[in-house]
Amino acid sequence: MALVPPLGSVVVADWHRCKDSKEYFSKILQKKRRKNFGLLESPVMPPHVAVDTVHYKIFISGKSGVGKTALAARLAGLNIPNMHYETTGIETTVVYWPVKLKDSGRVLFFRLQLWDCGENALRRFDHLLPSCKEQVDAVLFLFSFTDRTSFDDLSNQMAKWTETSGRHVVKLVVGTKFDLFMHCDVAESDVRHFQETSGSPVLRTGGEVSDGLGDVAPLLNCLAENLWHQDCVTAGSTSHYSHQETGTVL
Ligand SMILES: Nc1nc2c(ncn2[C@@H]2O[C@H](COP(=O)(O)OP(=O)(O)O)[C@@H](O)[C@H]2O)c(=O)[nH]1
Ligand SMILES: [Mg+2]
Repeated sequence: MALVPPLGSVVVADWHRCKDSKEYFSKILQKKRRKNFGLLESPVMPPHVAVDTVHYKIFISGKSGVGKTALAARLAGLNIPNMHYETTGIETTVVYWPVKLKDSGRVLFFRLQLWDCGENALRRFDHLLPSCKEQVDAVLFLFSFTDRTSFDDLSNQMAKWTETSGRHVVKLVVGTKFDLFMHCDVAESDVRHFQETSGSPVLRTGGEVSDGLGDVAPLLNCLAENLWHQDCVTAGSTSHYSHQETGTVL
């Protein structure tokens, strides 16, 4: 299993706050809000700035009501639904995120296709899970800070995603509803213990979508970092090289 890189060792953390990132982040923003990208759309850079785009498929796992659909919306900068409706099938959302690699200073656009599928639909239709699993690069395992059973079930959930056909899958754990601390059912010490024993980073999310970037940057940077690291390990290279590069965005 590829080791998890120490946080902030591969990509520049908080790059969205740096001046030199403005040119890139402006391509994923529109009137200070996140731009929505359809399946065939991508950020357009001026011709003299060549940026490679790396593509990844991410599956969001977790029981009904844990916050899968809300997380996909949050990461894309969309409004979070107030009401809970069970997602009826597979919904995909495209998120672009510019990243600066620490060692080379190279900038990449990460294109993350998030796959969100309702638990009931997964249970009822056998063909959905295989298509979610096909060519998947990472899984976000969600638990809710307000639901102890979702936390206790994590190891069980993660065991179902052991390596398939030699392909390594990045696994990150995300605790949702961190804002509802009055109803918190999962102690900080339990989270720490889980992190130490599983070796998986645990990220936290919750609350209103504030400025659109600072809110999601830790999660997206952590995801990008782990995906890139995995590619480097797979490519057997010490320099950070990706086999998934898909050409230059002009
Ligand atoms: N306060 C708060 N509510 C959340 C959060 N994430 C999700 N919710 C709410 O929890 C409910 C279920 O979320 P949803 O994303 O639809 O769950 P799903 O079944 O896993 O897709 C919805 O009413 C959301 O508004 C969060 O981080 N904080
Ligand atoms: Mg849903």
